[in-house]
Amino acid sequence: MRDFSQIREKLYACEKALIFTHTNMDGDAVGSSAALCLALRKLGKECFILKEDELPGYLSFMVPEGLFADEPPFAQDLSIAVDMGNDARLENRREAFYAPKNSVCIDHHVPPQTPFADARVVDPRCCAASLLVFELLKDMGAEIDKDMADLLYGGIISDTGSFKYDKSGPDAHRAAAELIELGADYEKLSVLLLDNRSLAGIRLEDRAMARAAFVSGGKGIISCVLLSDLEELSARPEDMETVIDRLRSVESAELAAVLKQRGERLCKLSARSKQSCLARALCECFGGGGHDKASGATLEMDPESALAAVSAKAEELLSGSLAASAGERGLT
Ligand SMILES: [Mn+2]
Repeated sequence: MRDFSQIREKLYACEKALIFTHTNMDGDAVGSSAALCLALRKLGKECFILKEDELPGYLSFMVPEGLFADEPPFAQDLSIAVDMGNDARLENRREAFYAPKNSVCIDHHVPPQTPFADARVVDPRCCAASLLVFELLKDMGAEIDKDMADLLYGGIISDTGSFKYDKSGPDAHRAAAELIELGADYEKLSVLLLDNRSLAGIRLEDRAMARAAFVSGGKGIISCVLLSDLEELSARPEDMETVIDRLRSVESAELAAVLKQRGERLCKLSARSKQSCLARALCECFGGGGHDKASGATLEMDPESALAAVSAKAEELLSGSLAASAGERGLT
């Protein structure tokens, strides 16, 4: 069992808490932060999630009204970071996060060299922050109602790709079973979170696939999605998020990467790898990070330059890792 004692004490002691999660929210960010917010309110605490950007439309069904705030609604005595291991991801909420004396961090990303928050439960082997929040709530003896079970189950299937990825082990499956017993509507959540695409979004994906190029003889695959694509296809920015899953599914590709244009000279990089930690290695070359096999970074470059830079790094990393694994097998 993980040791939640320090976090538990701080949560019991607080009266007003603000929760922070990463920008560009996904199912796990929303599931973990909203479930914790509901649980703390049930314990009689005042609690909100301070958001930096808007909730993507496809996630709005998950969240009960009135949990998110644009500005701190009070001077909180505890800041809680969930599904966010690096305080750089606080962006414009930095001052608000560090305003109170006490802070905690509950996360499953690879931690940065200088961890943040006074009390932490950080486990990069854990599949989802929602699983950590579930364990924390059980540890606290909190009552987990159907809304919270839905949120936590939704968070787990989002981050595991419905139990497909490498960290979806027995603990994830056991938690899923318990959450279903607590009322999680697994069928509805699977459909709405994983099989609920707009036609424009699928066309956007097709365009990115048509543009995809191999590097390192097919060991890597890279593409981009442009703002002009969104406009021409009437797609939404959130439609860019599934392109990486399709690239990842290409059979020869150990490493997949996509550049999502956000501004004239601003691109977000998402990377995935299947066996190695190359996704994180690639993103760290550009100042980003995340998980070994699923990482991200921000590049202040136009899409063409970003594509060239990322392709060159991917090529380098793939030839390096191939040489290293050949070396391990005694082939060099
Ligand atoms: Mn997560």
